[in-house]
Amino acid sequence: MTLPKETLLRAYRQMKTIREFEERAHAEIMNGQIPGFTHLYTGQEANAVGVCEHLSDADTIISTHRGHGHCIAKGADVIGMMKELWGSSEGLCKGKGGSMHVADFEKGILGANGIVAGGPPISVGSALAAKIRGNTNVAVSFSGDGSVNQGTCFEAMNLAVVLQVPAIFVIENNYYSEHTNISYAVGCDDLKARTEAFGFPVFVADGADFFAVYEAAGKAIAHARAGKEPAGVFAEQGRYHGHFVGDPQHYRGAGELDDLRKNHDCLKNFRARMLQTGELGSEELDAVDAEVMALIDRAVAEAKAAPRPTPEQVEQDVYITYGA
Ligand SMILES: Cc1ncc(C[n+]2csc(CCOP(=O)(O)OP(=O)(O)O)c2C)c(N)n1
Ligand SMILES: [Mg+2]
Repeated sequence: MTLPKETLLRAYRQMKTIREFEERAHAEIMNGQIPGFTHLYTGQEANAVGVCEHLSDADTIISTHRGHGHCIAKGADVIGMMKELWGSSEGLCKGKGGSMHVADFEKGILGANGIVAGGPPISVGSALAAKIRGNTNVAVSFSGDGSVNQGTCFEAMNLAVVLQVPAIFVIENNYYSEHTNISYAVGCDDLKARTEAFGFPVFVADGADFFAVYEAAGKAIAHARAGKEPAGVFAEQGRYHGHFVGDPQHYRGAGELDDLRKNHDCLKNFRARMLQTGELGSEELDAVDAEVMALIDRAVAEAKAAPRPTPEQVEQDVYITYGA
């Protein structure tokens, strides 16, 4: 697969931005700078970017508790997100969402969702809206391997087929649901077949390979857009950090984390491929790295200096007031 240079540069920049956003957020949380509870996406960047590269602002995504990467890939403002993590009134959601509830409707980000498998039903609603309005928009839900045994996920998949709506179920298999391995928690060896049994095609990809995810997601999204019907993507890639920041990860196998960082890294893979094909040079990739580091430094500096909500602001925008 060959992609335009502009797409390659943007995809690399987005993956690198997610990586550095997460690694920096991790350091700042450990320093006690960021309030609340955080789940990091580090390692899974190619999933979010490989999918969102096919989407416009008019398409929607629903994210998860591990949602920073999805939001950045869909175009959320990085500085506004960092401020949101800090709980600032200048944050993307005025500091009321925090890490687990980032949303930006202008960008088609309908929100992260702390409820496991809370996203798939919402994406079916969004896909139904596209169908009723007669446009070509699609609705993507990201959810984890822990979501695929949830009733809401099954109901959403079935309803998407019954209603014939362009909902795309992106299942990110990072092999763990909290601290439980998929081999224990999922009573079926062939998740692809089990999901396809609902009546839509599922495309599987190695989540450490941007191009594999891009290709699988491209097929699923084209199928959904053209036929106004559902599709699925399974992307397989472990997470580099614990379930949450501070998780001691006693459940990991010996050498597992080292192996992930060493041998399953979408950024390393992307760079190696670019240098091998000559599509991008190391100076061009280094320049993107420097640009991203500067952006993240700026985001952290601005987030630290940004105001906290006043007592009056805390009560604003919590409930919608209808009528006069
Ligand atoms: C309905 C529901 N049940 C349980 C939880 C607690 N919980 C939060 S994250 C999580 C694991 C989710 O695993 P997975 O879907 O694989 O996503 P990952 O954390 O691996 O990204 C659980 C059980 C929850 N948030 N919602
Ligand atoms: Mg998981």
